[in-house]
Parts: sequence; C-alpha cells; structure tokens
Amino acid sequence: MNLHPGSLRPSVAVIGLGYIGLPTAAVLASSGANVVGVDINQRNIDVINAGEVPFVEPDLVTTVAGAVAQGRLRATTEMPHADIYIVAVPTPFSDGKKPDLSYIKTAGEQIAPLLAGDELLILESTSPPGTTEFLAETVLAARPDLTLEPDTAKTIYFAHCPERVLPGRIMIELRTNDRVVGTLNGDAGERARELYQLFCEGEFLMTDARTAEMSKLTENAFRDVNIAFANELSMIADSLDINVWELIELANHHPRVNILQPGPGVGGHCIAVDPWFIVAASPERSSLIRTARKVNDSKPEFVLDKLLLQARRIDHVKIATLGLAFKPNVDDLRESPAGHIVGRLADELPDASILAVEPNIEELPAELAARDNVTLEETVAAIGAADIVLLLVDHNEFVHLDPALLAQKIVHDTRGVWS
Ligand code: SAJ
Repeated sequence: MNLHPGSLRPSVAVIGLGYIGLPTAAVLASSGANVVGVDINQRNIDVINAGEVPFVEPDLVTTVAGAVAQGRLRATTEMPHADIYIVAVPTPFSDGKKPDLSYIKTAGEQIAPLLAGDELLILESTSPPGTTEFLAETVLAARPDLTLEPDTAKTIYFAHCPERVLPGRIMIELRTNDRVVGTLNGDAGERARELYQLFCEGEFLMTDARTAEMSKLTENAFRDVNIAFANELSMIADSLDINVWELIELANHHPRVNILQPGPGVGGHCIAVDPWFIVAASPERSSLIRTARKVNDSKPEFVLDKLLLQARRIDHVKIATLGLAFKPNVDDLRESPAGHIVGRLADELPDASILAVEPNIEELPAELAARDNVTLEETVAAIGAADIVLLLVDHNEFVHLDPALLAQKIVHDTRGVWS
C-alpha cells in the first residue's frame, strides 16, 4: 500500500515543533519525506530555517541542519496542505488537573479547510482516551463533506501514535523504540506504520486509537508510581536515620526488586502530568495513581523544610543550588522541582544569597531573574562562596566534581550523587 497514491516521497506536515515535533520532523525529512514544520513561535521558525535548534537535545542539530540544507525540511507559521499531518502540540492540564485539548482543537480547525480527501492525520500528542475521536469530530464538524467511512474519495484517516522517547536520548529512541499505533478508522494504522517505517526500526504494535492513548498514559503512570515509592521511602528513611541510597542498593540485590531513585520531586511535561489524565478519566478507580502523584508533588516541600531548618541558623546565608533542569543533562526547566525549590528558597529567605548553578542555560528564567536574592553562577565559584550546597540535579558536571570543594560545606544531596 502506498502512503499516498503515486507518492514515493510523502509530503508531511508536523504541527508543533517542540521537543517531539522537531526531532520527528527532522528524522522524517532525513529519511526521504518532504516535511513542513508548523509552529506559532516565529523566533523558533527562524532558528530552524537557519539549520539550528531552539533547545538542547543531543544530535538534533546535525539532523535539522542536514534536512534544511537538503531542502527537505522547512518551518512556517502557515498550515500547508500535506498528504499526512502529524499533530504534536502540547496537551497541558488546567488548574483542576483536567486535560486541556485546546491546542489539538485549534490544529484540527486549521487543517480542516485544506483537506481534499484521502489524507492521514496522526495524533502524536499524549492524550486522554477519546482524543483521536475528538480530533476527528473537530475536523468533520468543520468539513461535513468529508467522512470516516473507509475507502471513499472523501475519506480522512485518523490514527494515534504516541511518542515514547526519552529527552536526552530522543534521536536514538526515535529510531529504536517500539511504536504503538492505534487506528480510528479504515487502514489509518497501516498507513501510519508505513510512514514511521521510514525511520523506525522498532516493532510496530497495532491496536485501536483508544487503547493506544491509554497505553502511553499507563507507561508514564507506571513510572510515576515507582518513583513515588522511592520518594516515600526516602522520607521514611530520613525519619529513621537510615541512608536511603544504601538501603535501595541493598534491596535491589533481590532478583525481583528494582527500586528507582528518589530525588527532589518529579518534573518534566510528561510524568508529572499524564497520570492526572487517567485520574480525570476514571476518578473513582485511580486512588493509587492519584496518591503517587501527591507523594511526588510533596517531595519538593520536604526538601525545602529540611534545608530551611539549617539555613535559618546562619545570618545572610549563602546557598549554592546545583541544577535547575527537571532531570540530568538537559536544559528543559518545565515543571522542574529544582526550579520550584529555588524559587521557594528565595521567598522564604529574603536575606540569603541564592547562587543558582545550571550549566545548560545562559540566563535565569524570568520568575527567578525577577528575585533580587537569586543569581546565576558558575559551579566552582558558587560552591566556593556558599555555606550550604544543595544538589538538585545530577548533571555530569556535578557528579564529577572534585570532592575537596565540598569539604567545609553543609551538603544537602537530593540525588544521592555524593551520599
Ligand atoms: N526521576 C526520579 N527518579 C528516577 C527516575 C526519574 O526522580 O528514578 C525523575 C526525573 O528526575 C524527572 C522525572 O522523574 O524529574 C521524569 O524523568 P524521566 O527520565 O523518568 O522521564 P521523562 O519525563 O524525561 O520521559 C518520560 C519517559 N517515560 C517513561 O520512561 C515511561 C519517556 O519514555 C516518555 O516518552 C516521556 O516521559 C514522554 O514524553 O511522555
């Protein structure tokens, strides 16, 4: 089956050029597709069209630069016509922890007027069960002349193919991870598989759209629950004066035990968000998933309380906080517990100097830059000047630090790097 009749090089539009959309667009383009990337951020469009990238991700810039130079990838704010649309826009949640599908709705409304029939729409955004159907309803509401009925001249095909790549390893995992492909109508899943086979060497796991949506949420909820176990253990161990890192290492020698690592909390735009979509979809049946979220969300305050106890004993205390990103070796500050803790420290200790270190950024995010008592510093200088060192992210720079630097310092190690 052809991706599109007569088309050896399918035209693909990728909507949303973020952490998932841009790598997907670039890897598709370098595998032979003609790709147009669509985004609302003109600055990012300009950066991409210059063959550069707006965020740090290993090996992404080489693939983008190559695809742009070959004329296979261009970025624009205008929705084009394409044989295949990949929707990779954000699905945030609202204050009430309910999913916000407005970006998906807008994408559907912008695509609808351009459709002729026989196009494939793939939803990649992490979505609550029923969202692929919602996208189809949005398109058909704007274009009642089109249909989901397979094999007509006016059929539009819909599939869900959730991304599962790990930030920091995106360019590897895009090619090697297995892919779940969920069909909403006709042979949409088969068409999607044919497209992803251009670059993905993993196994293709075919199912319906609703199960595919839930499978993505399940994977992240599984990880969240397991991290919550580690975080809860760390708070119990602290109250019992036990070193949690040693404790976990010992327990993990059991052949069927594999406890994850505690930290200052869970961040990022996936694991801290997606489990709430399951809770919203089935509130009465998701007590474990809800509790795990609450345990992980409570961890930054636990770290903060312990630190404040010591910090308040020192006049004009200087605190070096190591790391602002949500996980090691990335520049992504979204939903970062480290960023949250540094902001709260600044509020709680107006007379303190907070020496924030984050080797992957060049300037502080606006909410921290606005505070008089927070400055962005270089690692060795910040530690040298500090009374207290708070390690929040296990970036390589901190893991390989000379231990002599910490000799006279009060050290809080939330990641077990030096413990
Ligand atoms: N974390 C811990 N302890 C651990 C592991 C992680 O505290 O033992 C923390 C991290 O520091 C970070 C957060 O959890 O704050 C999430 O980090 P992560 O590395 O576990 O995951 P993400 O958010 O970068 O990516 C996840 C991945 N999902 C799973 O591993 C099941 C990835 O495969 C998904 O594609 C991604 O979410 C996504 O986009 O949904």
